[in-house]
Amino acid sequence: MVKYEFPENFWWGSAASGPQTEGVYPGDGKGESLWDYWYEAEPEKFFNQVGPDKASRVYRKYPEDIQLMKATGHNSFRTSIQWSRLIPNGTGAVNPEAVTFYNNLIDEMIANGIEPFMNLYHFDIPMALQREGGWVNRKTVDAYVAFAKTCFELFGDRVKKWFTHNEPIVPVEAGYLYQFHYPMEINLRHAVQVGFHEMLASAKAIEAYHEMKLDGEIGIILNLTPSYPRDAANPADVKAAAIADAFFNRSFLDPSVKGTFPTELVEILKEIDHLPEYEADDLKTIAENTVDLLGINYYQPRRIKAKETPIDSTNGPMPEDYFDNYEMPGRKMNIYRGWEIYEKGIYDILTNVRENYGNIRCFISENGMGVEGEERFINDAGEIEDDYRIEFISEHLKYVHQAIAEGSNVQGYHMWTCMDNWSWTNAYKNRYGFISVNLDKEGERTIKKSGHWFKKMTDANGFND
Ligand code: BGP
Repeated sequence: MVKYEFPENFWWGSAASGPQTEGVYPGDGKGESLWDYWYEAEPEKFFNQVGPDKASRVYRKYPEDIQLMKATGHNSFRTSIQWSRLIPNGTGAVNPEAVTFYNNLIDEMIANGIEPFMNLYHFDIPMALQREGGWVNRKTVDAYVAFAKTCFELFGDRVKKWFTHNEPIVPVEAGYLYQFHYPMEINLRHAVQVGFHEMLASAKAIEAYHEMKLDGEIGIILNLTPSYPRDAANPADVKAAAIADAFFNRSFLDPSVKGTFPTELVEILKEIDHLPEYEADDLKTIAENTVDLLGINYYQPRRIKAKETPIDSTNGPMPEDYFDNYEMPGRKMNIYRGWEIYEKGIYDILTNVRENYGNIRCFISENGMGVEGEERFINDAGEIEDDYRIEFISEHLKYVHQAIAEGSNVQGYHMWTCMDNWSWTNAYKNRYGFISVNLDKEGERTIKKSGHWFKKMTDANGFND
């Protein structure tokens, strides 16, 4: 038997986001976000036509939900402040009902021994700003910084862990390259500009936070997808994997932690005349305002091979001009979601952060297993027997444990997610929670087997195997 024990005061918990959990729109002064707009315009784009208004009702049920967090062994929980709830038009007046809600949520968490980790942006731009070009428009950077400062002023006395963005690559790739989020463009120029503006906004928010000298720290949450070459002995595969890594990981990891952009990426963008527009001081701002800590979301790796077949160039250059995705035979799959499961990836990321990013303080901010049709695992007592999730978490935790033993500066592990929640166009298709949500019964909650397991495991600060 091997014992996996974690460091003292390890952050155990889960992550979610405002737009995916709160619900209540229209109502209580919330303004329209991109998601509210898009769902109304094109409901057929959403799984079973279920929209953000059907998010898991945390806005109403948070006292009950916080008790459930306790019951499932949380000492910390991350969510996000919805920009369009706090500042309905993106700029200008603050919505007093939102201030009350977030105050209550934060206070209730603290009163129950759950540390609030607050993220400022989870794909949810206010529609008023999107109508003016969203993150392509530099005005959004200023609006975001004003929103961030408002959050620090209102809640920074109690919230000690802040994050500027969750997965900033997602608005870039989903909105401007691969068409799975509004505005569904295929436009590398816009994609690059959006990514640059997100990084600039992050640095400016970090600068503002540090200037306020509050008692706390600020980071960013990145989804890192280790990029493995088909054949590590083939230089063309290795080069292709390095380019994919620069596009999808280092484009945000380097500026966030080191304050610089990867040279390989800058060279490519220069060559194809796709560098973003920026002002004289921007690079200095990014260089001088790096993160205090790093949140790492890990779901699956990327398998890459050298470019074999050219892609359609109708819409201009694409990252895939430089590599091909590789369907590695025999890889282990989550058959209920279609994503690869590769537990060692989490260890490789942590090792990379330790060796190449100054061993910055970090934590696993999302990791989890989505399952479509999870009702089929309900037992007679009405509980979902998700042994596959318990295995998924513990197999990943073993690698986290190993990285810590080798010196990685890992402070915690947050699962995605607490309550099953609304996941953008996938709505409730893939369930990830420790706790199920019954949409037919006003969002009734039931702890799954994994939630009970997590409680036992976190009480013991580890597990045996
Ligand atoms: C992560 C996002 C989450 C969540 C999750 C599940 O990348 O940060 O917001 O949606 O993915 O995704 P899906 O429901 O598509 O399986």
